Amino acid sequence: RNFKRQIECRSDIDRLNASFLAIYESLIPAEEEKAKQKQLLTLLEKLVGKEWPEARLYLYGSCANSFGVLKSDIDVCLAIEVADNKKSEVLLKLADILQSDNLQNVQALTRARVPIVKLMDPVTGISCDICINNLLAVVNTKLLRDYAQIDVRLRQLAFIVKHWAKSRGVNETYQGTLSSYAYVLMCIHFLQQRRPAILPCLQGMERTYAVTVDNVECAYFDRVEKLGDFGCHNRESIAQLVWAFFNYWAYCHDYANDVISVRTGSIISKRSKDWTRRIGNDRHLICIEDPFEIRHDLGRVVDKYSIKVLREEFERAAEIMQYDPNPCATLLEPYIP
Ligand code: 3AT
Ligand code: MG
Repeated sequence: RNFKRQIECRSDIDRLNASFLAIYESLIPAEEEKAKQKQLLTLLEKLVGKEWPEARLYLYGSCANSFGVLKSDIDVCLAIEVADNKKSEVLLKLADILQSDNLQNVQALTRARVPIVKLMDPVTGISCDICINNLLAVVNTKLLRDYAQIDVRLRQLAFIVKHWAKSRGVNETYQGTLSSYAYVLMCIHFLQQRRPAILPCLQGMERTYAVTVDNVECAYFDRVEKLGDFGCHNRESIAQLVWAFFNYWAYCHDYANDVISVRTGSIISKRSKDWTRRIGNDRHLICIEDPFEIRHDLGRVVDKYSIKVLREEFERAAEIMQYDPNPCATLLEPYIP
């Protein structure tokens, strides 16, 4: 399979690149939206500070990892010293405080897998989820943001892949498909593996940033501005990378044996992680190692039905990139059941 053979002439590739770039640009959140998010965070800091002066709020997820598209909600982590069995009390108290300040749709979901308070701010129109002490998410948010600064093609590819996943209905962890976080890790891994590499492996370099969170040591090279133009020896364009990304997941990934690992910048074996059989609900049908919680497979939500859905979508995308005369539009066509 060769992308260049299918796309006959230079002007076709240029046109396809321009289409992908236009989609990417159209998804970038406006500065105004960022300002509103800040405004809401400031309000929350004020309210939380009155009750718990020692507590801190951190943004995490797509509002802070640079992979947020426009109209995203914000994810906030409340860092507070509290015993695990008292978290529900804090969430309920927090919900009370927020409600009395006219925030809307305030709900404490204390029994969820990750307990949160949800709310909507009528002034900015932004919705927000607040969790407690999920500091690993704050650290993995920083890792993603740091990777995004190295080469703009990561952000371009991840925006297209996330947009594709949402359109095709394969970004629903409760239905056994993958989280946005998992898709971004797939993009980072993919760009680490290109030859020449477009991204380095930050966790394999000198440790300029190190924190220990929940007994997990998180350390990597975070002075990314020092890397200069790391990916410049690779001149692949976004259209080529989108084609190669789907081609990889459709036809080249060894689902039976391989784990993708951003931490090592390589593929590692399922055997080395003891991920070869089903344990409880973890089936390991597609394996994506979390960069910090390395026992955690982000593909664990995938079951024997949804793996089929996912792989068929990868194949559909790869076929479209190979043969469709107008791949951009067809690729992102919404899935209608
Ligand atoms: P959306 O734009 O909201 O789709 P997102 O980047 O906010 O994308 P998620 O909503 O999937 O991504 O997750 C929010 C953050 O929570 C992202 C990451 O910092 C953290 N996170 C999500 N899933 C996991 C996980 N399984 N393990 C560790 N951290 C996770
Ligand atoms: Mg989110």
